[in-house]
Amino acid sequence: MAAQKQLFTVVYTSGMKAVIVGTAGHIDHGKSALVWRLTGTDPDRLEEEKRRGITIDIGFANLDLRAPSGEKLRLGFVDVPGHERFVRNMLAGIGGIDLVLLVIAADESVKPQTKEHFDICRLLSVQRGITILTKSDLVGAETLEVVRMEVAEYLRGSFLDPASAPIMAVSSKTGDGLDDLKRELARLAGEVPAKDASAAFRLPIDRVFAMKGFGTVVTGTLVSGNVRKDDELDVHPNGKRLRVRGVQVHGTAAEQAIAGQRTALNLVGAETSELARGMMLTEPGLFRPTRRVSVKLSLLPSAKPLRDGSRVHLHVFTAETVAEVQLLGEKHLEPGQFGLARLKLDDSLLLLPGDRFIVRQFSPVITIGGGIVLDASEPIRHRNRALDSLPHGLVSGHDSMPAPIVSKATDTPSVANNLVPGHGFSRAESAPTLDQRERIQHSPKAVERLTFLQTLDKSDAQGVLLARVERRGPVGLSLADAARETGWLRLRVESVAADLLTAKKMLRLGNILISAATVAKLRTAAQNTIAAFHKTNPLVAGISREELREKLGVGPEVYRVVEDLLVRDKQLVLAGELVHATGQGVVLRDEEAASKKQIEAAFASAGLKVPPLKDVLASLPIDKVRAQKIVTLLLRDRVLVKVGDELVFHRDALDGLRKLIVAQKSKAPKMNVVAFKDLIGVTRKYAIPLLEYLDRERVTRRVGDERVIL
Ligand SMILES: Nc1nc2c(ncn2[C@@H]2O[C@H](COP(=O)(O)OP(=O)(O)OP(=O)(O)O)[C@@H](O)[C@H]2O)c(=O)[nH]1
Ligand SMILES: [Mg+2]
Repeated sequence: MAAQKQLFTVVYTSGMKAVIVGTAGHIDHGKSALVWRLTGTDPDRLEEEKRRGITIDIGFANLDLRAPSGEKLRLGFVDVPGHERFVRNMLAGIGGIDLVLLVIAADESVKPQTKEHFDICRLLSVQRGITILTKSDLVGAETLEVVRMEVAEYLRGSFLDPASAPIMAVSSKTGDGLDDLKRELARLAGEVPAKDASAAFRLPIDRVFAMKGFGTVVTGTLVSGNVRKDDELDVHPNGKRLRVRGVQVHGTAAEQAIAGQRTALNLVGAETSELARGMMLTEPGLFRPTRRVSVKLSLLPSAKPLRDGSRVHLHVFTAETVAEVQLLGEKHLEPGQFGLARLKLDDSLLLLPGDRFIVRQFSPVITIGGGIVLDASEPIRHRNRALDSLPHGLVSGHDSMPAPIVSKATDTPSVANNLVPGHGFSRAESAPTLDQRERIQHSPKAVERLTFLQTLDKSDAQGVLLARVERRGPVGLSLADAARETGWLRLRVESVAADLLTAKKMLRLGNILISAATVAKLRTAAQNTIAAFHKTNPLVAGISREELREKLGVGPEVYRVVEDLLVRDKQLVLAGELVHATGQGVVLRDEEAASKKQIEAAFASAGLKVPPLKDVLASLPIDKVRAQKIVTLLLRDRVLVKVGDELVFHRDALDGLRKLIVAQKSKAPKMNVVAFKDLIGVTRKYAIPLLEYLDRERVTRRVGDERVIL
């Protein structure tokens, strides 16, 4: 145990480049024997494997080499089983590999799992590899040549095309060809681009075990980011928070593990029974697992047409679940084609854009396709009525049909780029056809989703972020959510956002990003809302700002941006808490205008001895409702002032009263109700509310039974 303990306590940082090498190929073709011969480690670690002489689960081994440049390399081998029943184990190992050794026995040539494994490599976009004819000692030179030609024919046009990738004959029994193979491995491993260790940390778990004296240990190929001793982690999908007690890289204790390394972590916070292959360790508090994922899906030429709604087995990294395929726009996906789809998963998985996956037929279980995740953070939709009611042409996706997907070479090659003409892959017409157009026209949501996914598929980082911000509409996308949705580090989100802000394609309000297009739509919606308000409320001077904000369905900050823009462009006028369209006064009809004058005159001439309001209104030539609206108008413009219930005065009368009281101060700084009544010549019924009004206006202050003039 002491030796084991040491494994997790020695602090050592490897200065070597880590490269993951996977094996692939039919059962018994010599994959494990080759790994053993190359590394000195038997990758078959299970007793049952040794007894039956076959690989059941993935096995691991290491080899140190030196690249032609002199760079030190540490190759981590992931040896997979060839048996057709264990393809799911093979899939758990193949996820994070940098290069593949396609192993074909010289005495058997290409067999079913040679093909299935190779299809999987292509669907996962493996970029590099070596084809190895094993058991060369079992065949004569002539047979070897025939098999070499057969294999070459099979590989033509693929990433292992013999024109650019060698086919090497070896014998694990005699050792023939192994030195050449090591040289080629070193050359190829030297070419593997360094991984971006600055992305968010994610480690798919491929093994879980308990180690005496340490507790829980998990292993996996670190697909992105890095992890250190004492880091906190989340494990998905159960969401538990764990802590790293120790790190091992390629079998050696280390200070940290970085992307691309075979990693073992000693974890605190979970029993082995709570963890399993298929779970994903990530940065703490950032990601959420999902059951809805939008993808670009390719179907193998050998598969049957895939119907919309089919159920399939889904494999991503070490995880697997069952998924229902919802084809976006097509009813069928034809063999050898690809299209956009939404997958509804039976279990939550932690997925990010760019993750590669494999799908297998539900039954019988065979590999039928695979693809790339485009989006794994479908927002819960809150419909926005103000925006939804905009005429066609203003809300994206409702009016114009999406543009066709353009396959283009990018630094992360799409599945399409890796699938070559020789293998019969072509693109399904993802831009909706006329026929499709009719079908999906009934579902604006589906069209919107299709447009969004097409944008993600063909855009660079800026285009991706803008589309994601745009998707959130008036709610906007927080910087934290942008990191969560993309899997980018916060720094990258900020830098991509900065470019978009400079280009005025979006706005930043605190930590929220809103697209300029959304703001433009909100402007139009605000104008439409105000225009509609004026139309139905001709006697009201404007809509309250709060009501307008609510109608637009936006928060105060976004509302301010829209309001400021409209005011700046003189399309809107602010009047206290009301806003109205420029040039839009209250339009009164003749008898209303006459009534307004009549009310005003009645109160102006009454001075402080005002008539009851209802009497004045009763004398008008218009109905009660309209009369009341005119009073509201007069009160709002402060022509009339409400002093008490049913007690309304003309502004001029109250101004006169105020002057009178202020002038009184030099004569008598205090007065009681009787003195006030006598001074202004009104009854007690009017005197009390008027005094209270003066108190409110801070002209007087009540002290006992008296008023002090202030
Ligand atoms: N003569 C000869 N026998 C070999 C060679 N390589 C492997 N074998 C034998 O072939 C058998 C299968 O080899 P494995 O390495 O277990 O094959 P595998 O591809 O790992 O098989 P699975 O993992 O079950 O798919 C074993 O008996 C090996 O000893 C070789 O180069 N020459
Ligand atoms: Mg094996």
